[in-house]
Amino acid sequence: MDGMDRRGFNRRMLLGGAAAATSLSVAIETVGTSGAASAATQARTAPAGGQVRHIKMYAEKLPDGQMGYGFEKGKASIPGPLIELNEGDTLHIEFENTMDVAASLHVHGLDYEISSDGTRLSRSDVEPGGTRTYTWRTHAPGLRKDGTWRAGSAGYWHYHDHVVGTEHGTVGVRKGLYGPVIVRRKGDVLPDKTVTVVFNDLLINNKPAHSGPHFDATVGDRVEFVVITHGEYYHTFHLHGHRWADNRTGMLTGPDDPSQVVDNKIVGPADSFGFQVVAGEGVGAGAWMYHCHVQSHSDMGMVGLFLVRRTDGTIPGYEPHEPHTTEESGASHAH
Ligand SMILES: [Cu+2]
Repeated sequence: MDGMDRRGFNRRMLLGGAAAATSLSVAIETVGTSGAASAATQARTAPAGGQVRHIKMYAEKLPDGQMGYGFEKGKASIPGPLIELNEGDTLHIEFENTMDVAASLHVHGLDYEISSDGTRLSRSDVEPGGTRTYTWRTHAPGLRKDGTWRAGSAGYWHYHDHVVGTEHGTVGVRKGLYGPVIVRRKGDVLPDKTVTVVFNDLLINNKPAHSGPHFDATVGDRVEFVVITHGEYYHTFHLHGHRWADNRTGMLTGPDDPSQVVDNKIVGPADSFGFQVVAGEGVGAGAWMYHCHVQSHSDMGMVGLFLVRRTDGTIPGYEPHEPHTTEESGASHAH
């Protein structure tokens, strides 16, 4: 940049008003000054929607008796794979039930006709071995003809079974038939990676208590968390060393955004929310805990680790109790 570093460049842009002094530029300027993170380039943002996409989804029994959704046969996971859309997109999901009990796909937050409701009541469940196409639509916000404001579809949502065990899919959900959905608005900041945390009764992502899941990142990575709750209890999601804004995106839009900044949020069954953090921003690498903050729940093992590594891969002060594999749900996106 002709002898001028990025920081100086941004500062001059702001002072001279040569370019739009967006809140994002302010954020980058601040980060650069404190040297807390490596947000050296402008964050990538979501495009406008409007695409029509087709994917396949399978419901499968897993070897340990649990159940999962997957994009490919034999690849089911708990949680199910992340489905990402942009406002205006339409998604046709060819759903195949490979199990020996009826199952379905029911989504929160999106637009669907009653034939894609995924309930027995609407006869949109799928018998063993059967196939059905569910169609999910999304829309941008806008003014209704009557002058009132219609919300857009953007948000952190989720899908789940509504049939296995009971009319509400209670057994299906308990056994792992759930997954994350993100609908983005044009201009939303895109993360480097997305991880999903599902509080399901007293387990996280149906893993045995006290065993994670752990999520891996490097200092400076923009990591997005999707947090979903299922089951019988209320929980409080708490992340050590990082904070977020309690609003749609989990990010402040500028210095005057009145959203409360939190590091702990109360959730109950079928709630979902999400946010992004810059890993280790202002605090550095470390094995940062996340857990339910209902004390008896954390004691019973509703705990995992956000493993933030230095650029050389090390984590200061962290000695794993036992060998484990880190995981990240959302490795496979529906793009
Ligand atoms: Cu809890």
